[in-house]
Amino acid sequence: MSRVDIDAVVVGAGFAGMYTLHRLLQDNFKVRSFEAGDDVGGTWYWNRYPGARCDVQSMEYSYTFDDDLQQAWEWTERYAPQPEILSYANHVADRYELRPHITFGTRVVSAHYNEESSFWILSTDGGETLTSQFLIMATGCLSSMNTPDFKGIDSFKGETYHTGQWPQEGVDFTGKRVGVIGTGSSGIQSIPIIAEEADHLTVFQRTANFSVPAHNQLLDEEFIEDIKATYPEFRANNRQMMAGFGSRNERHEDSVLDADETLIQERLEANWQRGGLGFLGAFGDIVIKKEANASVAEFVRNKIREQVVDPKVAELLCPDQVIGCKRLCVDTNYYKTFNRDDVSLVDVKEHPIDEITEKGVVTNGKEYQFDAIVFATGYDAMTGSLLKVDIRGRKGQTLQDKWAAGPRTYLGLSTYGFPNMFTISGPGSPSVLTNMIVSIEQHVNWIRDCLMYMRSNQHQAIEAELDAEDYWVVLANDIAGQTLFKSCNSWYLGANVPGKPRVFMPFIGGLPTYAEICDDVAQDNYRGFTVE
Ligand code: NA7
Repeated sequence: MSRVDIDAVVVGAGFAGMYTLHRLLQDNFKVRSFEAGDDVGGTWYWNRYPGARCDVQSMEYSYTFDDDLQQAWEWTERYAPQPEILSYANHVADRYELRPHITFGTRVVSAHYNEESSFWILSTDGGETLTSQFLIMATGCLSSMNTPDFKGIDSFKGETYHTGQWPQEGVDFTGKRVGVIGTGSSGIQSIPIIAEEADHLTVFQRTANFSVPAHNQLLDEEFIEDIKATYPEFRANNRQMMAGFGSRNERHEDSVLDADETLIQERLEANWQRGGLGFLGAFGDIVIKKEANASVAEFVRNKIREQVVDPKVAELLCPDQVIGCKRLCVDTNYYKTFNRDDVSLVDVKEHPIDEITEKGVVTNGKEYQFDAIVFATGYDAMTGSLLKVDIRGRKGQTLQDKWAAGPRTYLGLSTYGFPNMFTISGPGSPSVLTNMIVSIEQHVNWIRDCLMYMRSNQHQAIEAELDAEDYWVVLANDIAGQTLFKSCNSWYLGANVPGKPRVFMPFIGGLPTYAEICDDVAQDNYRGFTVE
């Protein structure tokens, strides 16, 4: 086979896939996208569970590349609910006429690199085979569901749901006995709403999580106008933030350890009242030094104790790990939900779930009977969706083999042995530690420039060098080692999926530094890449 059908295949039509498509079409690349869902939106297409919301504020969690778009779109709430984010994704697809280029309801099942001709041969579950010079994996970081392999899981006779693949038509829990397994962000967002509907809700908690209030509210016109009047400047300032958002938030770089108790309490209380992820910006070393972290964690534990009436339940809800090392959650009425008579909390840390039966969940010798079980058990994050595709690079090496001990990339964009393949917000890039849309745009722009460079120089193939990749893996690991992020069992580390290698996957050096490195690599004729 020596004929190449198209320039690029983009796998996925979430925010990463859509922008890649748009950007490459603008430059007249011949490009096609494949999307497993029946429509655009990616993670926001699948995650329709009650209470699903972004934890980055709506005026920031949106594309920045077109001022007309950001002026035209009207967000209604401080934190956009899933349906509004999905409407936005649809608006983007229509506005830039992306749909004709996307094959929906279709998965790319294999992608094999042909060394002789320097292109990828892809096949889909729709039976199509095609060749493409570039393969761009925009498969998302939280798109491959993790459902634990509980004994007897298929024997349950009631309804089962996973928050990451919620039915489009919604679910009515009225009058039902519901069990929710998992207290990460999806559990914390959905539990208060399911509790309102269900006859009785039982929450199975393995690890208590820290959550700060969202103080979600309708956006007022004045605020929207104020942001829109200076949107480009606001976006530019956000790009200079470590996480790509929050330039208007109050942020302090001094140490908790240098502050007296009054200042610590004042700052934390002010941030608690403001709500949101900015809470951790009260001091500069909260996720760096254990002693600094301890007083902040205790502040939140005290807030939990204030909200939860039963002291035993309150203590169970108090996390014992470092705050911030598992992703901080942002909630509406989570802890107070446990004051309801029709909500109970079951600790499955000491006594894990033994099995799922026809009737419900068994732990510690007791069977809890349900009409419905909700798995809020998270994702095989960052690598799950990449490794599900049978990707084979040079010499037929599979990506599964290459990443058997954990993902290895150069810049989180590319991996040695797999020429002409790029990952958007892949492991080794800031991705999930940042405002995803800002990181997506940075990656897509870099890839687009790279493809333009390849085209104008009539290059066939570009591949990360092994040395460059080794350097990047060590650097990313070293930086993570200077923080507290490796100290708990988070999905950042793959610790939530049994058997997954324990490697801290995102690059934690901050978006501005990372973007500067990427730009520098490009300007230096793609240093660390071999170009043919
Ligand atoms: P998370 O944050 O990975 O949460 C999954 C939850 O499911 C978490 O509480 C897990 O406990 C729990 N879990 C997983 N496996 C089991 C078993 N076997 N038994 C009991 N409990 C289990 O996923 P989310 O969907 O909530 O959030 C993902 C991200 O989406 C979030 O961080 C935001 O960025 C948006 P564990 O903590 O592993 O002990």
